[in-house]
Amino acid sequence: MPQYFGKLPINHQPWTTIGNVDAVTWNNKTINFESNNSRLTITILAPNLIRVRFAPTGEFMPRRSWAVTLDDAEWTTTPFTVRETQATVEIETSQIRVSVQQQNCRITCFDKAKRPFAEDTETGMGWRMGAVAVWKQIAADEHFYGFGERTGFLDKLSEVKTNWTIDALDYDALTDEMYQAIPFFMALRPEVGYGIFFNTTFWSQFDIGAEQPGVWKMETRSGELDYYIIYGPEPAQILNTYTQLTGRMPLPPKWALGYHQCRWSYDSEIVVRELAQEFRQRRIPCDVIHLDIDYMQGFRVFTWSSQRFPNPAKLISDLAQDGFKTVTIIDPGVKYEPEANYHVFDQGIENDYFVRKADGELFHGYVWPDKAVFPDFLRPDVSNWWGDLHKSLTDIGVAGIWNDMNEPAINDRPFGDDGNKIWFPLDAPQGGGEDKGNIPVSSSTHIEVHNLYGLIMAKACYEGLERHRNSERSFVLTRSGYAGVQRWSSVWMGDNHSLWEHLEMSLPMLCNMGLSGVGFVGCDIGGFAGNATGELFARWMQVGMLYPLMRGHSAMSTARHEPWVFGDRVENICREYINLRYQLLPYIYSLFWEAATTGAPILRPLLYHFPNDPQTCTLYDQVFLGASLMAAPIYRPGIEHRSVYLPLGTWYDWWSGECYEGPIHILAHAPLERMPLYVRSGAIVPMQPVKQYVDESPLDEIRLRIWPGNNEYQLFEDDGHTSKYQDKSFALTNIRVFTQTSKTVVEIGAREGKWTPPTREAIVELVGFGEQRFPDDGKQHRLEF
Ligand code: MIG
Repeated sequence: MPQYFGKLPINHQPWTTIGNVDAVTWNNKTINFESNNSRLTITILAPNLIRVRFAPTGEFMPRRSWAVTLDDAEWTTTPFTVRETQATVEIETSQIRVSVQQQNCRITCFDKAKRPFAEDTETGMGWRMGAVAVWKQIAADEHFYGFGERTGFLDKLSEVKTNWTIDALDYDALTDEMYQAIPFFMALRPEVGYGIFFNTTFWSQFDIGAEQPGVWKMETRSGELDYYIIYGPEPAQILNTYTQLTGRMPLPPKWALGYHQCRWSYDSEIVVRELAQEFRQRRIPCDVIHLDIDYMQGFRVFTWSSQRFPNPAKLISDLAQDGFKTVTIIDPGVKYEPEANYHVFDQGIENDYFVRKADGELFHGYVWPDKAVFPDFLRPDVSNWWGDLHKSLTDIGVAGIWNDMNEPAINDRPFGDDGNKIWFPLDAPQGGGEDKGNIPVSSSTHIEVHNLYGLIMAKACYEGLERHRNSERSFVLTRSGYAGVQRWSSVWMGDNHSLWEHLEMSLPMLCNMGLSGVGFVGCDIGGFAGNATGELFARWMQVGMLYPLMRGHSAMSTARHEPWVFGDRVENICREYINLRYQLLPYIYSLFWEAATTGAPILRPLLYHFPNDPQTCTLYDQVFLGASLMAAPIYRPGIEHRSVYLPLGTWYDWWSGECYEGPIHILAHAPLERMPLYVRSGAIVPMQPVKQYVDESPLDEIRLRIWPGNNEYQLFEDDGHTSKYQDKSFALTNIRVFTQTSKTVVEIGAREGKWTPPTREAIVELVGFGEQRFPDDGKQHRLEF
């Protein structure tokens, strides 16, 4: 077998397509089609979820499913009917009908109004040496979202999206492969919407009408076609089912929702202490300080530089005293260092934990510690070992871990020596020894599991933290991942630039991550590479306030990017918007709960709530933070006005209280101090006083800001840091607002859950109700709940 470094073999042979149906049989879950020597199965997993598998050889491979949480047999049986006609086989559930043509096995789905979706073209399914594909029609007015981590704007119509994880540094709008590979998308048109999860970890690619307008295609370099069709019709339903399939995020510790400060690097204890002091002295809230690679001794993972960080335990505990959590970076590359008493290398060699080439020789490449070897995380013994290595960090108080370079990003020569990016040889054996659901899983080769390297590393890390942090919830941040990464880690969008274009692009990038099931995401505020101006930084902090993960970061040899380096005006803006983030924490935290229980994104494009409004399909520069707040940020220099689209309904300006009737386009005035922000009618927004860090003091006041309208809302609260919420130790308060003849009624329902919040003052504040307010104390009303 040839050694492929960095390049996949290209295949230009013609496609063979599937023939007619020879025989159909079914049981209570799966409909089985024989066609010549090939085999097609359609499995009904839920009324809106089917799995399609097609094996040209007639033999399905024993499938390991890395992303899918439930095997087919584990889904509760869904009733369906099968009807055979001359021309088709019709399979019907309570939500959709799937029609398979007798003549050529073409699959078309229909909703209850008989509107087709996910419809195979005449070609349908095809294969050639080492590849399988399916072609489907793009309906008029159809738009495409999700695809995991992607540059550019929201809608991916007419683009090609490849799923192959790489170090995508210097990315721009034209970049294809990214750090993450999430082979999932949703196709939406008014009234109709469906999602596709392409269940392959091999190289795969979506072509959304690029090769052939009106046709989308997906291909994978593997021997079998395996995909799920998820009917919506709305994005919320698609995501709910998709995250049932690939899992949802666990609730992160509440401190992880605060502001994070990072730089490559705060490279000594002195610098870190100064940084922490600046935040507290300047009264700029901050919860987390990240330590980049320079805290280590010569980039050796799980070590500390004895010179620059002589007493990390003391540093971390002093920081903790002051309300800061410490997160340290961990890369996968382990310094190749025989006979040097480097425990990580020695243990890995002793137990044969590192990736080897097909010929058995140890694989090495070059990363930060120079010559390095790489753990094979796919092996459970390796993953356990790696997870346990984190104990040396958690024991001294490290609260979370940041995983970088895990695509994996490797050079063939020492850094600074003009090398090429490589990854493991595609035929390098990986994994093995796993026993998932009592099925022994044999080992694989890198060509199948390349896309999983980052995901499995993050999983190993998460599981290690869970084992060693005494039921404290874990915070993991990863650069690379695959579908389902949300179950173990948050994700940031890698090395962006200090450019207005990258500020602009951050919104659609994060929205598409959210539409791919990954809600806890962020971009480096201020831009990683390059030097922000004060104006760019101020605007970026306003937008960053909306990021589910709010982290400022900047690269080595760029100008400093902390909130105070650009002078008073910018500092004041940063403080105001970080303060706002902390005031909104009860609202944002409830959104995380929603994401953890339903898969809903935290940051949402407008189409998420208005999928039938054609104005929203390509609108990428306005976003919802949850269902009630909608921001229309400024992302251009010198701009103080922008057009804002307000969809159907009543809207209020967050700042001025001005009221608008949508649908309407308005011109917002936005001097540097203002990010245009709007509230939907009936909004219930719980807020708290500013804190310098999340757990600074018990919450002594909660304020419900309520705008006129009809709405129901669930406020989620708990202790914020243990896993007891999994045992119903939380408080869910149902709040309702509605209009009754001439008055507005606010109803605070019974609390669900076993956790009792501390005594605090609860204030209901009515906003936008005009002059007439509460009879007792005017605009506000105090109560207990
Ligand atoms: O080769 O650890 O994306 O956030 O600061 C660069 C140093 C390695 C890339 C990450 C970036 C991090 C940097 N890393």
